[in-house]
Amino acid sequence: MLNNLRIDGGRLWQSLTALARIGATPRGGCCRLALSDEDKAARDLFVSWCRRACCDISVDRLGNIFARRAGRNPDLPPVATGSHLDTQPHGGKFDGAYGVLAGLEVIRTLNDHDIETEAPLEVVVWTNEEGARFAPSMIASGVFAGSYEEDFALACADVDGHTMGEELERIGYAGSEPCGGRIFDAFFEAHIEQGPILEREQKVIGAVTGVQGLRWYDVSVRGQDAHSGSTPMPGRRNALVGAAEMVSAIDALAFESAPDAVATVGQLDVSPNSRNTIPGGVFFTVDLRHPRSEAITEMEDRFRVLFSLIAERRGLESSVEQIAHTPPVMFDPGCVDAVRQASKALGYPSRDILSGAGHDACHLSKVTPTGMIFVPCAGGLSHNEEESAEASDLAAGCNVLLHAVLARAG
Ligand code: HGY
Ligand code: MN
Ligand code: MN
Repeated sequence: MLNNLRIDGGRLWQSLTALARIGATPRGGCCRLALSDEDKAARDLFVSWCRRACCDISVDRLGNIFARRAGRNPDLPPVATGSHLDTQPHGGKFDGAYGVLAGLEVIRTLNDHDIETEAPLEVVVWTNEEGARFAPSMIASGVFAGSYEEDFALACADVDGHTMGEELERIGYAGSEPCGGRIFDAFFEAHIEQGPILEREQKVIGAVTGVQGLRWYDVSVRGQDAHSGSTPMPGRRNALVGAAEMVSAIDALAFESAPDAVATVGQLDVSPNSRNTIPGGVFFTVDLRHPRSEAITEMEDRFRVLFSLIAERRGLESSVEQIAHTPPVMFDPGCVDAVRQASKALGYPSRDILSGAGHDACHLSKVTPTGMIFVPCAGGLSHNEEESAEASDLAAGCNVLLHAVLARAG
């Protein structure tokens, strides 16, 4: 009987569409920066849906939300699933939201059929996965897994100096429960692939074997503010020209280590940012990733040397500070196989796949057996307002989640 159990794909799509209205952007995307009013509204909507699905809600000090569906044996550790509700500034409708609502759809389906599991289930919303407003990314799942201290995370501030702690209070999600220490039987995260492989190979499910390593750096370049009209070209200490050379240098470095290396300068601030003052200061970020840690270390060593040579040649000072380091992760073989088996039993073409993007599951894998389920997204595009996915693929991934969770929860 259970083998024929399927989720309600229409209801899942409806919920995704309703959630996407929160923080909707004119070009069809979503902007729900962590702990913003839009994030609060999305959290409130999710909590109201979970309450209607007879879940108990608890919130920890980092604002992580745990929606718990009782099992026959309350003493068993819950089988958990979930993802994040915060988005990039030009985010899409599915990154994060899909994993949260797929978890809720599993609960709604079990409720529809009066199915009681042996172990409880929990659907989790992890705070600030994206790291767009507060860096580093995946910080609340990181605290939960012991990768970061609670106080460090609560003190992280956005560009306006608002800290995560203040914003959690402001939106009413500063829970009383300590962050971490909850024991899960396993954690599964459903997510769009955010890459082109599944679509290109016409696979519906990716059994995610692991996630590549990630390091984030803050770079400051200091020269000298000066008059754009009266300062001769020779001898200028133009921080922006130096930074521009560094940005091209790190891009070239990633191409040299292709195809596995990726490097991105996503944020660059110029000071004083006035058209007739030679910029004396630049701040920019570096996002460096590769499946092998030693390859990232090698690229880091090389770009640090390159940056100091560029700075020296231009009479500038530069500093590089590593602010995040998520080593490559291999997921629990049992969880990965549960995803493979469920896909096979459901008849979905699937393949093993390594994740290029980071996920809360990376930190969770340190404290509990963890697996991920990928579904295709159009053109592999994500962190873009045009992010899109097929309702049938989203439903397929949710069916795999349902059966992988049931296999563990008994
Ligand atoms: O950066 C990442 O990989 C994730 O989307 N936050
Ligand atoms: Mn995500
Ligand atoms: Mn993302």
